Amino acid sequence: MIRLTVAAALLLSAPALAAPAPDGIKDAWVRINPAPGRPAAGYFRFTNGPRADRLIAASTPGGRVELHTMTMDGGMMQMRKLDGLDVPAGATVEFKPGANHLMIFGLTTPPASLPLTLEFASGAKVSVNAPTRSPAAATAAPKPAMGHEGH
Ligand SMILES: [Cu+2]
Repeated sequence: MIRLTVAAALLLSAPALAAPAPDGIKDAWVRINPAPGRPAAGYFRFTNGPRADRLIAASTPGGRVELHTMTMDGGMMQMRKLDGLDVPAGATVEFKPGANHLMIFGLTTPPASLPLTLEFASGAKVSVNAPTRSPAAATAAPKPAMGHEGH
């Protein structure tokens, strides 16, 4: 009974369409490819709300964004376009180097940061401003000090 009450309260307090919370996109960043004409890659993570949803698209002003994944194909890592990604209720989704990522085409002058909007099958759209990094800066980015990662 208590559990039911809590679940009902969560449903009532959740925005009708929201997948992750509107401010729920964490650690978003974009790796700029310094080679002319090559796409940038976008990374982030979020934790879904109490309803299952499906990430169906991403967008940015002035560019075109695809959802990509990496798969092993004949012993080689291959990039593949995703039509979408199912997101179970409460699941944490991470887009990161070597795994799922956003592929961002058509950026002419890489900005210092890039607004990214994730679109969900529920109709929810969640935006985040992702700082951009050059590969050198990305490589040199310090890892969190041991013992501080969980804080
Ligand atoms: Cu890709």
